[in-house]
Amino acid sequence: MKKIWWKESVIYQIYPRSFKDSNADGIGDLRGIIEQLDYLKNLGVDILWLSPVFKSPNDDNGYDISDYEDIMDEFGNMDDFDELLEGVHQRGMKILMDLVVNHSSDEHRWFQESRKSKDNPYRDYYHWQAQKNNWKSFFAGDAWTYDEQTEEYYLHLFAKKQPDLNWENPKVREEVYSLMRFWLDKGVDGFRMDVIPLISKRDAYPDGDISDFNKLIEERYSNGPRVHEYINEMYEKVLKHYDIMTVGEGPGITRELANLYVGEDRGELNMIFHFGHMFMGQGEGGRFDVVEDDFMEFKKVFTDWDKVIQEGGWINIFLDNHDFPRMVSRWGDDGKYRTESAKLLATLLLTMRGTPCIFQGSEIGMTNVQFPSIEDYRDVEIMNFYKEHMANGGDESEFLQAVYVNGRDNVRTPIQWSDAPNGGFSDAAPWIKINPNYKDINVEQALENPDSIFFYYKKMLAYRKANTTLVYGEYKDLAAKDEQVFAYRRMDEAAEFIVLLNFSESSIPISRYISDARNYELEVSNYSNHDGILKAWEACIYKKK
Ligand code: TEU
Ligand code: CA
Repeated sequence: MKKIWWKESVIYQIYPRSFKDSNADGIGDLRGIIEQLDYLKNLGVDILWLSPVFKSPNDDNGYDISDYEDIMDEFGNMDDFDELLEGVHQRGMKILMDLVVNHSSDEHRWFQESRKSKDNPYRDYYHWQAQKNNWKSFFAGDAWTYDEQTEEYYLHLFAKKQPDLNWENPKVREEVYSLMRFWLDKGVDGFRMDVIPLISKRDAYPDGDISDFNKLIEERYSNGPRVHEYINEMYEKVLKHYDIMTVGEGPGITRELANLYVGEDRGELNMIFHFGHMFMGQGEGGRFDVVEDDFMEFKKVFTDWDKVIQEGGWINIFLDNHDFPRMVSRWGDDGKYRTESAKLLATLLLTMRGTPCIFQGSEIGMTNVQFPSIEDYRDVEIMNFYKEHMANGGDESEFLQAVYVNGRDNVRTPIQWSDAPNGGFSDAAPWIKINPNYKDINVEQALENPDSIFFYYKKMLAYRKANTTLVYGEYKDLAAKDEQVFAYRRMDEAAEFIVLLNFSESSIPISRYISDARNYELEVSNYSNHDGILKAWEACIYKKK
């Protein structure tokens, strides 16, 4: 297996809007990130993935881009970006930009031109049809919107203000390659590619089974006929000419198809964020059709997807991001055992095979939020589905319950830096309310407590770096049928580790997983006292002597 820096690194995702506000307008910005670079260096992460910072009307908080080669007004300007990039590199870290080229904003000049007339030179930059099919948007409603001016429908798999770019058009592809070079020539270290498997649309836009949204993604939106041709062309024309890394966001990519995107000799992408575990919580009705997560399925996803690496590819390891609920609330216990379970999940993230990604705030165990009113929410996805739910005679409190479990704003509340007003995030009212628990959960308090979740992450990040067996070593589930403990082995010629993660409050004998304990040394745990019993939410790493 090829050993390389982007396999040995750990990514930290920054959602700039909620990270730190430096100019008291209630919105996070680039200077706010610059202020915290030493904090991130101290934590020990290697690569900063910035959610989109390009010009945008922020209908989908930057995932609707109106100018790919300029900085969003709310976040600052290009000088700020250049200073941020230099500061990151000076500290030996790298920056990943968020490339959103499946769609642009409808305020992009390309779309403004495209909608003017059927014979406009930009008409074929987007998907226009005289009739719409039955496709549904990820954000509720139809995936087609009628445009009066030219009496045709345009495609938007996401919000109306996010028209899909037409990758069939070689001019569109060349525009994308050109904007990628613009950033790579500035010295950025790679791209996370938003919904990249969606860029190739199936000929004649065939109707799909709209009763099951996950199926609709796989069968109609993702893995289209020319997707590999396009990504390979991008590789040949841009990617292979730089020492960078690429991460595909892969909704709809199945385990079987994964190595078509990330196989070492494919000339496409380095790795993907897969959704095997992430979509587990949503039923056929999509995001707000809440389904209980299943622990056995959760473990099986990790075991299945490790095969992608066995077959020569590479994947990310993540438990949340800006689109999913907070990891400690979803997979752990954000009440009585918040600290123990946050540390247990950090142990999973940082002992699995793949490139881990930590979402901002996880390092202090930030939790989901429950705002009392729908007016407190900001996410276009929440608001669109809320309107649809109410228009269908739905009950508001029932919808709010689904938002509390699966809503994206759970993870987008401002980072809690201190117990000062607004959690030290801003001197103004933030664009979205701070989580009321900021007085008990904040960075300042974490840095004063050597036993905090922050220092556990710091320790685990250093431990992973010191033990590359945890990066490259083979993975094997040791107790696939166990309904409370996730027990697995990591091993290569250098070392052997056994990781035990007790996802329950039960006390469980370690001898159930390690019969010859005298041959193993307990090297890491989220508890300070040990008696051969796994306590509630206890995580242990044993290393063979
Ligand atoms: O998300 C697309 C995606 O498929 C999942 O993250 C999820 O299905 C989505 O949040 C809708 O439920 C990417 C970005 O991560 C997300 O923030 C954007 O809203 C979306 O694409 C459109 O750019
Ligand atoms: Ca600001």
